[in-house]
Amino acid sequence: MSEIEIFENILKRNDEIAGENKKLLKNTLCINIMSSPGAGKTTLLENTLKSINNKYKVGVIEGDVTTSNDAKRIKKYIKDVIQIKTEVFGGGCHLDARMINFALKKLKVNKKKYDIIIIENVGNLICPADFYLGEDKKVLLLSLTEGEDKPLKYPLMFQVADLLLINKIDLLPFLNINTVNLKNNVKKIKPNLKMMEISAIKEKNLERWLKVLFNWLKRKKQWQK
Ligand SMILES: Nc1nc2c(ncn2[C@@H]2O[C@H](COP(=O)(O)OP(=O)(O)OP(=O)(O)O)[C@@H](O)[C@H]2O)c(=O)[nH]1
Ligand SMILES: [Mg+2]
Repeated sequence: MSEIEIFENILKRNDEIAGENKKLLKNTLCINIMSSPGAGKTTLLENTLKSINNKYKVGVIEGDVTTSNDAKRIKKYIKDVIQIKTEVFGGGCHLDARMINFALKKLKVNKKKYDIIIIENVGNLICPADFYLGEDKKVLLLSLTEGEDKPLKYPLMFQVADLLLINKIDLLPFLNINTVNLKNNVKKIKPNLKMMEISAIKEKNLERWLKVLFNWLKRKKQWQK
C-alpha cells in the first residue's frame, strides 16, 4: 500500500467516526476553532464564555499535544471541559474524530442537553484542516503577527474555514502589516470567505463574532424542529 493510500484509509476511517460524532451532536451546535499556536483561540473562548454568561449550556473540548493549561483556563468559566492530550492517543499535531468521540462521551452529550460544544484544536495551520470531526462550523483565527502571506502558504486551512477571525487587531499600529493585502490574499484562496477583525482580549469587541455564533445556533435549533 502506498503512503497516499494509507493516508486515504486513515481519513476514511476518521470520516466514519466523525459521522458518529455528528449523530451524537444532532441537537447541539459544534464549532471547531483552529489556528497557529498562540493566535488567541483560548483567549477568544474565555471572552466568549464570559459574554455568553451562562445563557446557554456550553461544553468545551481542548486539544493540545500536552499540558492541561487551556482546560484550566476554561474551567474558570464552565465546568464541562475536557482536555485532550494528543500524545496520549499516539497523535500529535491535530485532533481527530476518534479523540472527539471519546471527549463527547466523557461530556455525556447523549444525556446532558448542550446548546454548544466548542472544540479548540491543536495550534497548527496544516493538519487540522484535513480532519473532519463532525462539527457544524470551522472557525479559523489568524493573528496579525503571523503576516500577510499565510493564506497563500496554508491554503487548505483557509479553504475549509466557514469564518475567518483576524485577531490581535489592537496591535496593528505596531506591526508592519497591511490588512488590505492580507484580505486580498484570503480572497485569492477563498473569495467568499467571511472575515472579521477582532481583538480577542477585549470582550466588548466580540459583538459581531457572537452575533454569528448565535445565528448559527438559531439555525441549528430551527433545523432540528
Ligand atoms: N494584543 C493581543 N494579544 C492577544 C490577543 N488575543 C490573544 N492574545 C495573547 O496571545 C497570547 C496567546 O493567546 P492564547 O489564547 O493562549 O492562544 P492560543 O491560540 O490558545 O494558543 P495555543 O492553544 O497554545 O495554540 C496570550 O498572551 C494572549 O493574551 C489579542 O487580541 N490582542
Ligand atoms: Mg489555547
